[in-house]
Amino acid sequence: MPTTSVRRARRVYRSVADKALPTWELDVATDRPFGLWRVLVDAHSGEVLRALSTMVQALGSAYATNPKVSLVKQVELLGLAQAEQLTGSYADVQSCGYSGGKVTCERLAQPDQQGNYFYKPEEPKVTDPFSEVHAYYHVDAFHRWMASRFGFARLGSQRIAVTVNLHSVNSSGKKQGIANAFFGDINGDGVGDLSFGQGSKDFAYDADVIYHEFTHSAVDATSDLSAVVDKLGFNMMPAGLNEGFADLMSSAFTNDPKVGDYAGGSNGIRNLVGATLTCPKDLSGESHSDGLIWGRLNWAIREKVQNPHDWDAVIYKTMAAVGKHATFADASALLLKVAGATDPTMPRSPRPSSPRGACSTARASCRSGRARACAAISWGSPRCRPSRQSPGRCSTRSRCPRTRRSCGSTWWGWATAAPTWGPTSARVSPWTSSPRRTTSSRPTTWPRWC
Ligand SMILES: [Ca+2]
Ligand SMILES: [Ca+2]
Ligand SMILES: [Ca+2]
Ligand SMILES: [Zn+2]
Repeated sequence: MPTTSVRRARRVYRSVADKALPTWELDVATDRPFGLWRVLVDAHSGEVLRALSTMVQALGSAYATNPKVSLVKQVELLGLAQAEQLTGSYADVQSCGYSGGKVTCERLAQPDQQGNYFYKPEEPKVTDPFSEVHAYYHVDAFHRWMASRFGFARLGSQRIAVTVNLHSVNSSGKKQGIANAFFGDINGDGVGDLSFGQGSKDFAYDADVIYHEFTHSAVDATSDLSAVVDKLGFNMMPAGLNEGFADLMSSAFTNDPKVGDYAGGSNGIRNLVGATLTCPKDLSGESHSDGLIWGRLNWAIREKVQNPHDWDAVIYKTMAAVGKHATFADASALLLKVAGATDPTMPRSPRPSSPRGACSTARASCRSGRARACAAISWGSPRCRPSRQSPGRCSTRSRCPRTRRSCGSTWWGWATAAPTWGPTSARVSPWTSSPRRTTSSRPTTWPRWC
């Protein structure tokens, strides 16, 4: 639902034919498209007299997603708070070096005379301004998507610090790229940051990686899924769920199950499509690997439902509301609850025919953290499909009594309408001095599938 919020209101007077007329001066923020406006409204009649954009407008260069599958294109750098640097509503980007426990940053990207940031990729440099522009654009775009589609917001400032070209500096001053990307508090100010290093490839050149790390920051701001020590030992399941959600959100945004196409070589870093992973057989205790169990389950569902974007919302709501130390079983239970609340036609308490049985045979050999897997999700497994009405197995309506739809639908299928992008409310155009009505608000800079 598009929103408009008034951030500040001030009563002023305007001069008309030697008369001072009372006027409201409003600072207004809009989404879809995002905008910041200074609006003058007649205090008596309520007539909107004038609306001017207060955003710094700038263009730049970035890959649509990454160098492997897309070309550099011209993009709009939205939300810049000032013309001189890449600091905006949702991101503050710098290039940083780490040495002796200290982080030293600099701003390599500078606007040209027109205020734009047109740079070319320079692999594998640790001093390329393109990396900063690329990170700014994609962090900003992903935040806007999460905010507008799912209502994501941080407590306090929405702006996150972003480090690119992360490198170490040796005693002789030589810069050596750090081949990694992560969410964490690198500068020690108590607030989590996004960091993208430089190996043979720049991790910030791969938008999948940016979206993945950003999702970790969203988890941190919501459910805060974290590994925990419990009576069975070290429980890595919450960390596995965290990784699974990060892959899922990244892939949902790009509509591509391969995560890290560029940064991860020919096969990417991970793929949400592949061999079915089951519990407890495939649990390893390594969070990225365990996360793939959750990721592939949810991606498999996403591919079956009528509207994948609705399923993305179910995933997001589960991610945001699940307990900090949730197990796969906890997350599965909440996922079904959220899905049932989203679409009443979905069975609220499906009872898989065999998962407990499938797991119970392994329970005897389960030890330590693996034991809990027996009670965890299992309906991603062919052995653990919930019923004969599962996707691909129902060929006649009579065999799908619970769906109330044709067998072309899925057992958990959706019937809700696709999201619409055309608001009908009055909007203010940045190219006119007065509000006008528009029916198209699909951002041209968003990925094509949106
Ligand atoms: Ca670089
Ligand atoms: Ca920090
Ligand atoms: Ca991808
Ligand atoms: Zn991760």
